[in-house]
Amino acid sequence: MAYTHYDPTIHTPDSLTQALIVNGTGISLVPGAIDLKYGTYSSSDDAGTSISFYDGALPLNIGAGLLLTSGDGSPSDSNTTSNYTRSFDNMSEYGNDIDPQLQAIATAAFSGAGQIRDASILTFQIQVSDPGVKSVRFDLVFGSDEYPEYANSSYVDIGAVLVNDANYALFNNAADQPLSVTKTNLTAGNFYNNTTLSYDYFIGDPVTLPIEYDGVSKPLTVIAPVQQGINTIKVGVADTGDKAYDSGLFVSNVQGVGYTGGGLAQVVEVTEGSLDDPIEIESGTLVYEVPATVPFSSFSFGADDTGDKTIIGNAASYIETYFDYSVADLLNAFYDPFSALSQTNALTLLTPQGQQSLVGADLVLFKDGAYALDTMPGGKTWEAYSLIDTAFGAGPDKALLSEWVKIAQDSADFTALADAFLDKYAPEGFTTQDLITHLLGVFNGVTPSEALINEAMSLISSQGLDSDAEILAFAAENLFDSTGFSGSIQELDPSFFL
Ligand SMILES: [Ca+2]
Ligand SMILES: [Ca+2]
Ligand SMILES: [Ca+2]
Ligand SMILES: [Ca+2]
Repeated sequence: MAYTHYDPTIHTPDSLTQALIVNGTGISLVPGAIDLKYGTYSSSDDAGTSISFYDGALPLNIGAGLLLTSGDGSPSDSNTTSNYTRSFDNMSEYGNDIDPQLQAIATAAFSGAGQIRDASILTFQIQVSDPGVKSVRFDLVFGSDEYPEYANSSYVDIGAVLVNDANYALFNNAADQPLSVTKTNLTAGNFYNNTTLSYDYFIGDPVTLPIEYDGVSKPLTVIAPVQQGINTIKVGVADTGDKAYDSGLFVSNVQGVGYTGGGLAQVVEVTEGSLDDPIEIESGTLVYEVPATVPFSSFSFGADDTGDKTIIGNAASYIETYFDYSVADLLNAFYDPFSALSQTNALTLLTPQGQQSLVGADLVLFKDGAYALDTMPGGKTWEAYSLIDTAFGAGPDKALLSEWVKIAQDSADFTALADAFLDKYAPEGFTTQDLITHLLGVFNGVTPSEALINEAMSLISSQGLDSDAEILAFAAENLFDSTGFSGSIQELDPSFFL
């Protein structure tokens, strides 16, 4: 059973919010700070509540969390009818026909939208106490049986996600595209057609989703800014005009994140992309997520591309992005260096075409500029810089660093890079003892004593280092003082990369 109805004789309101939150992401629930509206319904053959715990078991492109509906919190796992309806009992008892914010959002979606009815609304508070948290992120799927027959009628229905009183559940971040069955949303392609009814069978999608709703949104992600301290989150869904043809809103995976984003976006998982074959960015509001199994992804932003994009990498991926314009074309840029929370850096570029947020990017290229962000230990730029500093006693200039970052990109790991470095710089007949003598001399500023060299040789032996490249990499990892370098942006020469 994918759904468990919320039952106040069994569950507490806090258990609802606990089902939404991902722990350990820098946000915490404020206990008891919850306002809940939901409905009950009963008929001869069916009874239940309008909100349920969802276990994530169905292939609906969303994980475990809650389903809030304007009817049955446990809808069928197939599309049984074009007009699935449950009407709340005792509507006045719950005040579910009055919510000025949800009503205003519905009216903004379509001026002819009727009064909201059968509303399920969960309002709660989170405490943000980690300065690394910039936004709260959630996953959503919205569906409705008003699709498609009551588009642009008083029955458009409405779903919303408000963070500190602003609705972020706007397709393409357009004020006229909230979660609602409007013609604007249908024309924009914001819904999957989940019906096999005869009138649109031939143009409908060949595969239906295991859910009652005739129209279902693509998987969506909200990235909404938060402030330090208390923040109020409100998620809700309602019928409009009447209580029939229900709608539902799945909410999952609420977490703090260390970057800013562009409201409601569609998530695209990136499975390929290399220097030779970069991923062309599509227009619209999109989140590109790079799984940890992808070692290298290269993205290309075109100057005629529009919309807000967020690219989210991870520690295992090397992320390179190319912007097809000059640095001077940027309106602004913001950088948050590596944070303990996000385990990565975040660069936000405001361009005339939209906001691009790069999370965990390693190298950002423009026509006339190149910026390395991978300056934490383990980054290619950290590796290149640390080798040069350790071997020569001083950091590289832009050209030398660019040359070695490029070689690092093409090297399997740090040892392979150190090997290439020795190939280039070690003179003929250079021995392991010569290498150690050189490194100690650079580090201490004086020629090392024989005793010190012997001590270093036995340390290396105890570390199990059995090649000069491993010794050089070990020395760089342990001797390079990266204070002021780690977390910095290093300007490189783009001609090495383009
Ligand atoms: Ca249906
Ligand atoms: Ca329908
Ligand atoms: Ca409805
Ligand atoms: Ca209803």
